[in-house]
Amino acid sequence: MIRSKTLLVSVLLLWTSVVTNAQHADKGLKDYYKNYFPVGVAITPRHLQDSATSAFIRRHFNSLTAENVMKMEPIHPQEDRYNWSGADAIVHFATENGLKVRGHTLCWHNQAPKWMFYDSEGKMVSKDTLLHRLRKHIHNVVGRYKGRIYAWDVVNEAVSDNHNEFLRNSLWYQICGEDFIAQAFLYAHEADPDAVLFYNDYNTESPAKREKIYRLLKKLRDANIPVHAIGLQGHWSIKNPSRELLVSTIDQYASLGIKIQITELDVSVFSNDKMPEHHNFTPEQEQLQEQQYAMLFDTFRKYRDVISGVTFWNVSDRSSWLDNFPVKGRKNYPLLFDENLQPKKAYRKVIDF
Ligand code: HAH
Repeated sequence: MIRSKTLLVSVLLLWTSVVTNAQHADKGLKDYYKNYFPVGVAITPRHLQDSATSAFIRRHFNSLTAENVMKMEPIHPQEDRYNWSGADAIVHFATENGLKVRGHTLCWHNQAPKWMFYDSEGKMVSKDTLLHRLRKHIHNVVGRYKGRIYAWDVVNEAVSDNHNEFLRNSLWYQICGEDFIAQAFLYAHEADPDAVLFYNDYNTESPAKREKIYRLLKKLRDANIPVHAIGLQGHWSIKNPSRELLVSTIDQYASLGIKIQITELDVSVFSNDKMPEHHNFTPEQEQLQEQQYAMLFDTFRKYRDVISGVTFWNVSDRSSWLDNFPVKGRKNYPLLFDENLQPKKAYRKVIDF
């Protein structure tokens, strides 16, 4: 009798531990953050064709951004031609699997097609023509995914990094002056009044650039332009930003009464633009990266009232845009998963709270 009771208890204990382990094994990043904010990732349509990668994405993330295929040049290569296939595949996968989608991006100086700015004789178009083309582009792209893409990076990187310059001297700016920014938001709002509209930029913590971005957003909001949120790209490093700088940045943007998302998070293991002697991920980099990620997510959690999403820029260290930028051919290790999609030490820190 006693023996069979003991046996029953051990079987039960074993069963519970098997079940708990199984649950633990299925648990992904997004589950640890379910009471905080959605956790997203930038992907290419090719990720979805590989079943192991797509299962991995579904396990860890509940929001998707297209790394490239929704940008103006890839999606609208000629005036009368759109290339919807990649964007459609991502939106379809997200809809089927209940993931959110952030649209990236409607108006940017990079990866914009040449035809947008020139006429058939190669002359720069007028402000009227350019704004008309921008409106058409935004209406077509935002309209197609209305109700399926909940947020758009409407304008990307319009503020200058130069100390003596407010807005970037892009073709948008050269042709339209600063009006293209407000117009882009108005067009996006017309196309989908329910979409959350973002201004998105990098180096958003650098004190000088931060003042300019703040000034731009304040001016737009005072003029009732529908800018609902700011995207801090979050292309950071093991040394930057400090907790103090991050906290004061979030406080300043939040004081505008807008939501904040970290839209393109990665933590470079380099703090300079030199080619290293060895291309491996060193124990020192691993330790600093673990500390930096722990600090970042601790801060994000404290600000869950204003932070409405955190998105990683790429899936794993297997491939990151930082493998070639800003130093061509320099391998980086900026994400939470290694080249075999295994969680790194930094991952354990991020889920340990
Ligand atoms: C981002 N620019 C873009 O928003 C994204 O679309 C692209 O795929 C990768 C990065 C970041 C950036 C930077 O950090 C420094 C200089 C230029 C651009």
